[in-house]
Amino acid sequence: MEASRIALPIGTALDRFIKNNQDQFQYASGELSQLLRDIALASKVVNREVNKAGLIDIMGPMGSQNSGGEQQQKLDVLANIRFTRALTKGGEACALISEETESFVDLNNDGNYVIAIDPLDGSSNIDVNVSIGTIFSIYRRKSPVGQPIQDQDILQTGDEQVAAGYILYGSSTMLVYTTGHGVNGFTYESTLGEYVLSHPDMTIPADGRIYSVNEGLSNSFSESVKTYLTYCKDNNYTARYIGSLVADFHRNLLKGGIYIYPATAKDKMGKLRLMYECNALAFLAEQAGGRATDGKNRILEIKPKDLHQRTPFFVGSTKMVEKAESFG
Ligand code: AHM
Ligand code: MG
Repeated sequence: MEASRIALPIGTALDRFIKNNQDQFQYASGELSQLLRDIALASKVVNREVNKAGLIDIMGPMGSQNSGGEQQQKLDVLANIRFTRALTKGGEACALISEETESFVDLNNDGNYVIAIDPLDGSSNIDVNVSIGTIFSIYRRKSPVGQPIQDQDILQTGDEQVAAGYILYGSSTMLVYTTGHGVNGFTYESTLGEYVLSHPDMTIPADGRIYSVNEGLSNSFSESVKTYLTYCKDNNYTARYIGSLVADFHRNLLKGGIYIYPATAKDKMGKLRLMYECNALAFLAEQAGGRATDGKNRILEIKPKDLHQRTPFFVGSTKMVEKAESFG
């Protein structure tokens, strides 16, 4: 954050923090505040539903498939409804790209922003009380306001994000976001119903000793990834893999580490989606001083050709990601 800015103390409510930092945003200041508020509000509803998951009939498969042909869980679908509704009502968003819908959803043609979202990531952990997350990216539309949305509005590169963040539904619920001026984390205080600043100016350690990868798939990794994993073991690194991207990323952000989802025999381009999983986390990682690539290229420079495009993903402490790339 800029040196001249008065640092707000820990415990500051999200709304107040957003208002205090509005001038860092190069477009109409109230718009971004409104968008972040809409996302925060929807996340509180999702948080309530995630917390009640064992008590009411919202667990288990929906019986339908998402854009990638994967089984949708009831909570995936519910979360998608909550975020879509909040962003529709807020009025600032013109289109929504979601893991749960095949093509983008038209919202308000007068809105200036395109939102890419994975409403509830970590599907395999939804029903088993393990941390899950929401990931979002915010882009400024390119075509004139009032016109129908065009491809140039939707298929923007990660470098064009104006804000991005995630919500982690974990042992506590956190919202972490950036507008390109550092990364700040807020913890949900349920008795107040507010996100409050708990992790100001987050930075990721330049190096670390934690590696996070689904090693069960390692037979089909490239030789370079296999060699890096051998290097991790030879150096007594610690393996930590939750299988929820937000939770794995968040831990590595705090402690230092690397998360890898490489190409596999099943998923030749990796499993994760560029537009609503990797771009937001790559933006946050870089803003926190870390690195995010597909093993060679910066994630934020990859030009998307498709809403649901996948990419291999290497993200975390700069030195660890560079080391992993060096075997390639
Ligand atoms: P999802 O969008 O279906 O939830 O899949 C994304 C998740 C990530 O959260 C996680 O890091 C990864 O898939 C785990 O995949 P795997 O079970 O193959 O290790
Ligand atoms: Mg996902």
